[in-house]
Formats: sequence, structure tokens, C-alpha cells
Amino acid sequence: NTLPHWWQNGVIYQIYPKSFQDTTGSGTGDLRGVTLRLDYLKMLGVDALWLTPFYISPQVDNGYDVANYTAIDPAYGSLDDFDELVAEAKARGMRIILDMVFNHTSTQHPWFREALNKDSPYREFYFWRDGTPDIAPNNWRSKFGGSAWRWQAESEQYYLHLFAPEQADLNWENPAVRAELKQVCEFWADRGVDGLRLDVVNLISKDLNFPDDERGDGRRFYTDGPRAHEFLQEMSREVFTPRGLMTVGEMSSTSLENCQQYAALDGSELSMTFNFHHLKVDYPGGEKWTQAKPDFVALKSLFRHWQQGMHQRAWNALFWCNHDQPRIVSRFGDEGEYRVPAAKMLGMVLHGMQGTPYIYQGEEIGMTNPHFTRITDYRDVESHNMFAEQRVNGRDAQELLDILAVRSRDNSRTPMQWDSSPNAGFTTGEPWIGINVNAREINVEAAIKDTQSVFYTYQALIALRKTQPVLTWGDYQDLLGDHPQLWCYRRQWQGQTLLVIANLSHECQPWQPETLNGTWQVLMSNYEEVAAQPAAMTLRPFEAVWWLQ
Ligand code: TEU
Repeated sequence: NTLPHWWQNGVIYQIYPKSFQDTTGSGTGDLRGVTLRLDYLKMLGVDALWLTPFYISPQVDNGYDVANYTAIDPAYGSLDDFDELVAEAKARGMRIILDMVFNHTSTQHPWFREALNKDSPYREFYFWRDGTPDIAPNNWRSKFGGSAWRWQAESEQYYLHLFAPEQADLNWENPAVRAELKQVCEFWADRGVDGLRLDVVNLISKDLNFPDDERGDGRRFYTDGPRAHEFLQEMSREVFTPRGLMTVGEMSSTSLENCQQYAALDGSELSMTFNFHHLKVDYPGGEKWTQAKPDFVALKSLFRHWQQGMHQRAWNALFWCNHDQPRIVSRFGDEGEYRVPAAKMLGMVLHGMQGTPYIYQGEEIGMTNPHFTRITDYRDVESHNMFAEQRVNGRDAQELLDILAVRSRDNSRTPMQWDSSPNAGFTTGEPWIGINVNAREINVEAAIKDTQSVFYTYQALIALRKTQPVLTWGDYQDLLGDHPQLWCYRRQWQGQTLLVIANLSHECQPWQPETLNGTWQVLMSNYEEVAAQPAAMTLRPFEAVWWLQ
């Protein structure tokens, strides 16, 4: 296996079009804005662009409530704009990956509108169950708060929604649903799309007895459900493989055993999987709505588990950031004095591993959380629901705002910071969500001018994926598993060894490496003067080094 698939030594860049670049003055980004910035992305060196949903949608969940899978929301532009984007990206050697939200549709989707009629064949596109207006079919909870069932008065039944009530779960048991979804993939493949990111795709198969969950919120009855692998094998056989589509499955609360199958190297299901376990090491007892510090020993142990468990069997997607997570430099690094070395260190630790790295817009310039202070600053349905629910439970508003400031999904959804002008070069109008005030200092224009910026570290990391096969194929040995501040691992492949050391703390940390023979070369570092050889030394705050032998 020395001839990699393009994604095995490639890096993928995630674009949240709503917050990337506005070209009309509407205050929301658009597809032409993405096209306008392709030269920047080319300079960064990424291989592919993953665009989050821009389809027709009521925008209850920023486009993850799709009302038409094959039409573009006019707010983002037109199909012509999309075709132009694909052509211009291809001309620069970059591929396009689209987001497919196949677990649910918007309740404004024509299928759901039809399904309201009990006699329509579309009724069976969704899950309907009996109940009374005050007694739901079971006690499952929506991921955005409240019951996972919504009463539909006209037909006197409930429908299932694992997310917002406006996002009704599709019934994959119905072959007609699967046939429709395959056609959607065909439609986009015909327009030149190279890959698909499949939203919460391990939730598509439910336990059809819909049992009450005495010990939780119901997730164990639909996560990695009974027919999930079978459904994905069918999709792979009938559309992903014949159309040469790369696929990355977003896996909610999954397990290593399941991902070994979903992302098996034989391509029988998907090309790779995202999991989120490493982004819960600051959720004490699994609770997101807190302000706890990360447990770095747990973080390293999770990466060890996934790196070793997937090695030579399946393929990982590597990421710190996306549109659902706060900014990583704010979360695991430092926003102040050490922002730059911390952002570089976090990039170096992640990009040293096996898998396909994903960069979320702004991560490559070290963008931070915006520190919103009012509930009206937030746009996200999850943040508003949490706030309202907990206020009813009597929790203090200021305490909840402090939690949102570190936990809200909107922390990563503020507009891309292009330059130091008043709206950061994002829009000439009123931005749909506030722009981080630090855009005056942290922006693309400044990053490009500064040869020591985070941008150039990411650019170098992307280039090294192409030239150093140990990054693609090497194994993973964690050398300091129990150390609370230092992360040290080794990758080996065909006589090549990469040694990565990183200081996760604000303090200097002494380090005594195990006996290391031979001569090493510094491949990457985040401080200007760096030890030529790994030997007993003191690592500076957030210092990281890659040595190669
Ligand atoms: O997210 C799925 C998911 O499980 C989370 O990351 C989710 O945001 C979190 O559990 C909330 O606490 C995907 C999309 O990435 C997200 O934007 C959508 O809201 C969600 O699916 C529903 O389509």
C-alpha cells in the first residue's frame, strides 16, 4: 500500500460559507465569495474544500435542515455560481467535497410536506408513532434539548427528530428513501463533486422497537444502529465506489470497533470517519455545559487508542476544529501572549498523526473565540435552547453566558477575518453574526505579511504530508502517556522515524528523552532557535518540535 489515495497524503479545508466571504453586501457569505478566495486557499496548499450545506433551507440549524438537496439557497447564489466554483477550484488542483445531511430533512422538504398526509407513500419516509398529545412514544431526548418526538395534531401521531423539531428523521428502512438519497449523490457527482461529508451518518438505523431508555437519552438505541453498516455498504457499492467519491462519515458517540468497519481500508463502507471523543476531555462526566479544563492525559490516551486501533485497518479523519466546536487555540492553548506558539503547537501535534487532517476556516491564522457577552449575540439554535431550558431550571443568566462563551457552537461561526478593515473584509453590509474584535490584529492580510505567523506553519505542515511518507503510513507510539503537560510520540515507517514533542502548558517543562541513537534533523518547530538534536532540555511554553531520522 505505497500508492496512496489522494486523501491519504492530502489535507482538507472546511468552509462554512455563511461566514467565509460575502460578495453582495447581504451580510452572509456566498459561493462567489469562496471562488474569490481560491487563490488564498491554493497558497495555503490544501487539496480539497469541504463546504457545509448551502442548499435550500429554512436555516433553523444553519442549513443542516435541508428542504431541497439539489437546489442552492438563493442567499448563497445559484447553480451557475456553484459550477464556476468547481471549475475554478479544479483549475487550481483543488477538489470539492459537499455535506450530505441524510439522517433528517427539514420539515419544509416536499417529502415531509407530503408525509403529513397519512395516505401518501411519503408517510413512510419518516418515523411516525402513536401517542397522546402529552405522552410521547418514548423518553428519547433531542440533541438540542426537549423530547425527540413532535406531536402532529392533524394526523394525531408523533414524528421522530433527533435534532430540532424542524429536522425530521428519515426512515432508511424504506428502500425508496435510500434510492432518493443515491440520486442526490449522483446529481452532485455529475457536477464534478469529488467527495461527500455525511452528517451524523451513524444515526441512520434505529431500534424499531423504540424502547424507553432507563439509563439515558436514547442514544444507545440509534447510535451505530442495527443496519447502519448494511446501509452504508449498499451506498458504497451502488454510488460512492462507482462514482469514485471520497466519503467521510461524521460519527456521533461511536466506538473504535464500529469505525474500524465504517472506514475499513477495503472501502466497503466509507473512506474515513470523524469521531468526537477527543473533544470531550473537557466535559466532566460527559457534561458539555460547564467550564472545565481539559484532561490532557485522557486526550493523549484517546489518540493512542484511535491511532493504534485504526492503523493498517481503517482510516481516521484528524481535526481540532469545525463549525460545532469552539476555537482550539482558546480551548486547549492560549489566547494571549502565547497564542501564536500555542496555535502552531496544536497544529503540529495533530498533523503529525496518521489520517487525513482537516483545517477549519480561520484555524490556520489562529482565530480565537469571540467572547460574546449577551444572549442576543448568539444565533445558534442549540445555544438558545440551552439558555432557555436552564433559565427555566433556575440557573443564573451570567453563569450560563460564561459557559456559552467557551462552549457555544457560535464560537467558531464568526466571520473569517481577512483584513483589519471594520468588517474584517468579510462583508460591506451588516454581518449576520458579530465579528471578533481582534480581527484588527488577527487576520489573513497580517498573517501573510508576517513570516513567523501561524499561517506559514500550516502551509509547511500541508507540504510535509506530500514529501514525508512516514506521516501517511507510520505507526504511533506514545512515549510519555502519563505526563500531564508534555505530549511526545514517535511514528515509524520503513526506516524513517518522526519524533514529536509538545509542551501543552504555559510553563517551562524539563524533558529527558529516552536514549536516542543517530543523527536527527529538525523538520518543524514553533520557536526560532531550537535544539538540533533531541536531548535533555527545557521546553518553553507551548514549544513543539518535529525531528526526523
Ligand atoms: O452535528 C452533529 C453532532 O452530533 C454535533 O456535533 C452537534 O452539533 C452537537 O451534538 C450538539 O451538541 C452535525 C452538524 O455538524 C451540526 O452542525 C448539525 O447541527 C447536526 O449535525 C444536525 O444536522
